[in-house]
Amino acid sequence: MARRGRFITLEGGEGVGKSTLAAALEARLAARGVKAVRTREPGGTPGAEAIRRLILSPPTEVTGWEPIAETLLFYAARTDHLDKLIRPALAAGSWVICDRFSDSTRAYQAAAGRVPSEHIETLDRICVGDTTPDLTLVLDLPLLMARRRMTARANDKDAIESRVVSYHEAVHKAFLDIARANPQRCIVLDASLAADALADAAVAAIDARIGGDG
Ligand code: T5A
Repeated sequence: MARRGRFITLEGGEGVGKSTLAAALEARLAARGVKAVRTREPGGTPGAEAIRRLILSPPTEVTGWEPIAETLLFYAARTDHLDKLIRPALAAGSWVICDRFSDSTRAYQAAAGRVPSEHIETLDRICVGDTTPDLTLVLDLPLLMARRRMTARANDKDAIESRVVSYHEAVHKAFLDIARANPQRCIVLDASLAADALADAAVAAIDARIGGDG
């Protein structure tokens, strides 16, 4: 039987460089002969990508989803993602690099969105169970810098990105609080580094916590 792969999640606000880092990590692990599946949340499977569209472009565009409904949609997507992609990949010995996971729900829906944390932890126990990340890299970047990067990219803002600045400030603080509360799982990286230097720091964090070949 293949040895279980390692599960690495990348967390942080919008525009901090998670997707860019995920691609760099996949390439660096591949260069070491480590097979990694790169995926994202919400999304990663056809079902979860369909739910992503419902969340980020709600049919009720003016009011959007109520916080608890939004939370349930994220966990519906996560359950499908875990069942059809993450758990099978880990069981086959692949590493999984996931752009956002449960800490995003803790930061966006609980800390900033005011859904009670107990509700989210209950859902997490039901849906995620013991498939928790081996390592979470939290990318820390001041909101203004992240906004500049996103403006340079000039995509349309989705339902969550377009929330008020104070919401995103609460999200930023929440990620740092989560990292502080879970030092055995989380490492905070300075996301103002250039992309290559950030990838170097991420690889060093992986080597320190879980070793280069798992
Ligand atoms: N959400 C998600 C919840 O509310 N609850 C949840 O449980 C989950 C899972 C997802 C939305 O859903 C919310 C959070 C989000 O609002 P998304 O489109 O997937 O939406 O949003 P993000 O994950 O934030 O994706 P982004 O693409 O906006 O941000 P990234 O991935 O952090 O940034 P990236 O890599 O695309 O880079 C942004 C720009 O910066 C440049 C890139 O070239 C790009 O132009 N860049 C750098 N520039 C300088 N230095 C670097 N180190 C750079 N790295 C990247």
